[in-house]
Amino acid sequence: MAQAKKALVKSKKQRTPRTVGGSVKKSTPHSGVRTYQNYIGGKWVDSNSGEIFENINPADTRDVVGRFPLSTRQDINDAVNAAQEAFNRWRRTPAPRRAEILFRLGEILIRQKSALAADMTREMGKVLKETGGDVQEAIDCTYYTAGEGRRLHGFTTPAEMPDKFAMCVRQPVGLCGLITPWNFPMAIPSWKLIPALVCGNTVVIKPAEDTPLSTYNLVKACEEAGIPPGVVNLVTGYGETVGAAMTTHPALRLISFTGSTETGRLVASACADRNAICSLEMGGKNVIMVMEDADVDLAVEGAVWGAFGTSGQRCTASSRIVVHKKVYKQFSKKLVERAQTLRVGNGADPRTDMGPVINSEAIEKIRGYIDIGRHEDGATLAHGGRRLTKGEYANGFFIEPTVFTDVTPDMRIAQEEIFGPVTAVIPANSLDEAIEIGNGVRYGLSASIYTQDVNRAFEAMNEMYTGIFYVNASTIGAEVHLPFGGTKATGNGHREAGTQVLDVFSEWKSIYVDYSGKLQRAQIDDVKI
Ligand code: UN1
Repeated sequence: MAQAKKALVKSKKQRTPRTVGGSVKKSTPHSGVRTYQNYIGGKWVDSNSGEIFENINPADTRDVVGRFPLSTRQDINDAVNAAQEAFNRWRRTPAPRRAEILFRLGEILIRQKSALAADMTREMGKVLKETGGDVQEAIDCTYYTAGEGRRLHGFTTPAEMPDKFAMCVRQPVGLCGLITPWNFPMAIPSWKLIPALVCGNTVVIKPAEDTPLSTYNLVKACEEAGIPPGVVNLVTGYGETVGAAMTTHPALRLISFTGSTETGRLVASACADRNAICSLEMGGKNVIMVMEDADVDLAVEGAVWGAFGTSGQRCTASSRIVVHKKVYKQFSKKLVERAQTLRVGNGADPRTDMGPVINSEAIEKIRGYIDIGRHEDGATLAHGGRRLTKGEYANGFFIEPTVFTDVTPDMRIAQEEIFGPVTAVIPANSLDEAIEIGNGVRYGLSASIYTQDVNRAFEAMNEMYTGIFYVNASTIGAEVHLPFGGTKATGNGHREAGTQVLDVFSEWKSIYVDYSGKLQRAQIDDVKI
């Protein structure tokens, strides 16, 4: 146990013998590497611990992106106090005024887009086109959700008695804790932060320890946009300490978490203990179904993008491809040929198609599943499967795009979330069987079908029990003005994005105004019209 605890204070990217020395250091200035601070009550401050952790480039672990505060429960207490102090003023600020500040934030992000993308590629690994997309998603979310400042619609409805008026309005939840993942280091924080703010909440945000810089950049932009002190507070550190301090803090009325299903369960039970609201976005095992009448080349392109974009590290990744037996051989051959053409490398190099995975733990987990696929499950390893370690790959977390064929639906590689560039091709005899396989996992985030037959497209659309569905497109690429989230073990019934996210970050208040001047009793049977 002591051993395990010790491991917790190491940077995840550094849980490998080949990386730079001890990761937990006293925050002394260091040549060339910048030391960042927490943002609490409008001030940039060190952690109470005086310790820092290193943010390492997963494409080259010799490159230290920055040093960030290794924060403690005390830092969270300070941040929550600051959020509490700012709350009344912010919630009383008219929503259109709050939104004006958010529109300014959007402008700043547009102006800084390429620099933000470069920072993100350096700390997270995905290629520049994709990190540009990540920043764009944050911009889209900011503009779309800021527009809600002039809507935030409630409703009116007839009252059951005369001279009585009934309406329903939104009010902020209060203080919100946001715990965000490393795979979309700016988009996902923005999905939570912007709706929280437009609804009038104040927040404490903890970014994943692997990618604190992008959230730092987002919070810095909030400061520049003029968001008042205490409304947004940033605390960096590890889930086991800072995250746990947030989920158990009595004043954080809501925790919004995106990450693994396992951690989500811990977050949910901590919240349940104190009756806090909890919104979870977790794992996926998303399926592309390719029918015999599909445009096979198009389906292959969709599969490559869905399986290997972001090195398969999206919760929407196409980790299963169920293919009708009539086109199974043709599809599998083309998929392997196409996977062979992908250039793996540093995401900062414009020639790169697929960057590294996030850290050494991810390497171990993905390789573990590749072994399971080959030996335990007995599927055919049709392409990839190796870690790349030579030459340009020597100091990074690179793994080949990997295709398993002849996979059966019950195999572990067809059931469990791998979160890496590994996809499982499964043959099926019919649409019905494809749908059954598609639904036959514990997750329910995204699914897609490739077919030219509109009847089949609609049947699949109707039958798949997922939160997102695509026709003739991959399982990735959700847009911010539609609700995002999934069924079963993917979530706990909430949605991010769209206007639906407003239901997470606001509470409904039903209001009755009786202007009859007399006592009227609801549900009592003596109303005279
Ligand atoms: C995630 O992987 O957690 O739909 C989010 C998509 C992206 C968001 C993915 N817009 O693939």
